Amino acid sequence: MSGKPKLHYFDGRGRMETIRWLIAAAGVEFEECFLEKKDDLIKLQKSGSLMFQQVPMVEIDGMKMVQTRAICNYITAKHNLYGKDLKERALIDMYVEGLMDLNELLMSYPYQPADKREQHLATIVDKATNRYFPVFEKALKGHGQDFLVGNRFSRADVQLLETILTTEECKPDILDKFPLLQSFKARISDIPTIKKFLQPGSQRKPPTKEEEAPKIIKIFY
Ligand code: IBG
Repeated sequence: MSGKPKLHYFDGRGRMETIRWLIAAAGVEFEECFLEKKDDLIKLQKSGSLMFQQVPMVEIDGMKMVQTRAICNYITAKHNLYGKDLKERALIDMYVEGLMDLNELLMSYPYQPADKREQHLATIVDKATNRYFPVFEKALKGHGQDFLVGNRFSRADVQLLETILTTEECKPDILDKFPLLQSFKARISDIPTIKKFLQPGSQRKPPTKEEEAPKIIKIFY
């Protein structure tokens, strides 16, 4: 066994992408096993490797972990990306849960039917602009530090950058009214592990194209 975490999912973002970001930010190499068709999922289900018959599944440290949040929490704790004490962890969790709520909207965007896409995009832009991004702009302004929590790099920084970049793919000028998020984006993108993940050829996945959605949906439904 290589000792590298092995990620089981389809070859696209979906629920695995944040896991990829966190492992990469921690500077850990990982392998991927892609589900190409429904049969691949069925095989994995029949093997007894999936606690709830679902992916993402990550083989790590002798475990077959499922449930996105549990996997993210484990990687975060293992690689000291969870702040210095329980209160910092609580704040990181609050930030991250908010980001995951916005991310749910972003994740489901490519799978929207044609007649719902415009409205869905408007909801993303509204929620990012008026609910989520102001919280992070205010936090950075309030403490004047480089990182969101406790003046040190944490999963909140990783997940905020991931969400900013994904939102910009939908609306390139989304940060226009958020100067501190603009400098945050540049700063965190320059952290060596992240810089590497952002380079072409990395295991970061491209945005899911509308026309790819039916093939992906077929694997799971
Ligand atoms: N709570 C679980 C988690 O967070 O890990 C949910 C996992 C989940 O919904 N997995 C789906 C699955 O395995 C694939 S991701 N379904 C098979 C089954 O039998 O339930 C679904 C997804 C897609 C695109 I496709 C965007 C987001 C999610």
